[in-house]
Amino acid sequence: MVNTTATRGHNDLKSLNILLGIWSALFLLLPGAAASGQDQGAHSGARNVVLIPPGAPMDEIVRKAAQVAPSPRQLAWQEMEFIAFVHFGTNTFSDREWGLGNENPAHFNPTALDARQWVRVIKEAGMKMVIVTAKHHDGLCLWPSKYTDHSVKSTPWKGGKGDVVGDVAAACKEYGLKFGVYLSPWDRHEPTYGSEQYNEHFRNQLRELLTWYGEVSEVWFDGANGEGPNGKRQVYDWQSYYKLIRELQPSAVIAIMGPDVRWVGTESGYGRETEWSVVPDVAQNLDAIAAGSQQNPVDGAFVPGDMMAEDLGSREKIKDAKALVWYPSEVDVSIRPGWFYHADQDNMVKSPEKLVDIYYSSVGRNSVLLLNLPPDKRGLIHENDVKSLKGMRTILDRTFAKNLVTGAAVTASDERPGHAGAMAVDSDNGTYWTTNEGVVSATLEYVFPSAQTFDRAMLQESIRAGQRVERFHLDAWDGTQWARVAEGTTIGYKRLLRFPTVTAARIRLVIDESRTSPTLSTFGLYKAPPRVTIEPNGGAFQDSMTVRLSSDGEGAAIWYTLDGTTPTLASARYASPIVLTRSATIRALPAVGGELGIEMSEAQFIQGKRVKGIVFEKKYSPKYAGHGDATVADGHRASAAFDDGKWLGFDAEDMIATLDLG
Ligand code: FUL
Repeated sequence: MVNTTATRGHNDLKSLNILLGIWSALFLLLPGAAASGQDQGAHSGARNVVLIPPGAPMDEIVRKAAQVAPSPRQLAWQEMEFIAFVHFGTNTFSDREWGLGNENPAHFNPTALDARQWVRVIKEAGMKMVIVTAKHHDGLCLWPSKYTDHSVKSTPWKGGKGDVVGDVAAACKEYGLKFGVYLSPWDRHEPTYGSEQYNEHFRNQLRELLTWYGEVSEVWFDGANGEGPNGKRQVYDWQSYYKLIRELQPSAVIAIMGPDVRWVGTESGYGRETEWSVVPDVAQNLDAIAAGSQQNPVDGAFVPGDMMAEDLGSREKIKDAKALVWYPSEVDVSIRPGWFYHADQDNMVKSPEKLVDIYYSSVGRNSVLLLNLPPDKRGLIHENDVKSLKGMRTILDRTFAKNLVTGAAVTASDERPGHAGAMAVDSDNGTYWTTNEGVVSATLEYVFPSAQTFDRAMLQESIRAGQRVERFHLDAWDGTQWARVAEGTTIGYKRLLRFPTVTAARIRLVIDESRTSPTLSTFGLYKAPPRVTIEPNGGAFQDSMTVRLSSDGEGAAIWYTLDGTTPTLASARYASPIVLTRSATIRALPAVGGELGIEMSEAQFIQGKRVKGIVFEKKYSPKYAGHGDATVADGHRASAAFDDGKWLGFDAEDMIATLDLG
């Protein structure tokens, strides 16, 4: 057993060498350890891990940080952008989130399991891989493992002859999606758990999964580590698991409790505004992840300390690093409150708009989005989930259908030979704009043949060369001067920005600060389908509240309801401000040329006087406790500063409150 804490200690040069040795073993011995570029320009010297010599000055640390780049497997994974999780197993039938390990396999009996339906739905939603829970904490194996009877073999499904993992792998192959496995190290059933024998057992199971089903592109190791059936905890031999995976599936990334892909730090679906894929090696301390990670079922778990910090890789964070590694973030979130299917959550499926918001806040913040879809007891992805996914896809497809920058004349304040400004707007993601050596801030100006209207921007760095941009902003020429449209810190693989609608014929993208010559492989501007803005966007009031609706759709009419139902062309048409005198859920859609829009706006208003009691499903944080339960319905708004004592805070959780209106 290799003790990861010890080998990752950075006390002296010796431990640094050991560290590099481990990374070498994991990354560097493969051909093209860091994804190789097309030229020796901005990409030269890129590698997956760099050591920082003791006492190195800041400019050297920054230069080295800019050289860290993804391994080929990390790059291929990042380019998938949006992938699916499928949680299915014992819990689906026992209505639990964490099984106990003593479940009777006789209860696992899906009536219409169709892995092809799962994969079809996932593909149509735009996701590129399916990761299936081959074994969750309860230990029931969804494939007929030779090393235990606690598997599909002992279930009535298909007379014990079925193989869920095999069905998913085959469907992925059929539909051209990548395939991945979740194998829970924590096993509440296996009798050897808690002994060295279990490490052998776990490797045996891994070997089956990695050799029976063709290509595996991600292996997902959970941080949860509790007691086994005999009350013992396991000391996991992580290094031996990694070695086996590298040997059998060299292109698979190892995620979460592994060296290739980092857990973003919450299960909310929202990544960081500033998201560095280059982080100090210490952020990968696996034992620290395990200590803080996911100790309660569906706890929206977060890891204390670094993983939860708002920024993991800024200059401030890397200044004392002994080594820097490429360790990109993955955002995992479920389409429902639970990871597994529960019939009583059929009406809690995230709406298309919520999924779109999550997409912008994960894929659009330099992360891969891993969205969980839990099949129901039939063994099918439920109709409500399918509907939400379709709605989400339609909104995204319409938004990104046309890059309005294409056709603009581009002028760059600086460009390296062979990497002109125009290369950031061509449709080839492999080409990119960059500056000459030593130029770390620059401006790209775009002049359109005619004024364009847009409200979304997409930026991509050429991450084969590393992640470099630290601060940027976007301006539009309003006829007399430049006006700020949007700004941001990191870009990374992909950055999406949303801002109020702008119409302009000239814009400029300013890279204010970069670790070395900035690169840009994509720059796009888009117009999302028209929406309605509800102002204020919900809240509580005492006697009455005036609400205004407006739309960014040219010549749009607005249709709305007050009872939370979906507006149609037969609903109320907005003509003047709405004066609410009782609680309402406003839903509104714009209609342009008589055709209703696709992206719903919704806001909830509560008349505080009517609220007789409030129950929160999860208690708010004691740090942001406002003035107790009544805070949300007393008719008083807090200021923009969330520490003004008037806010309720929910530590990266969704707030679910039940209001008793008598
Ligand atoms: C957590 C697990 O405990 C949950 O059940 C779920 O599998 C989630 C993705 O990871 O740690």
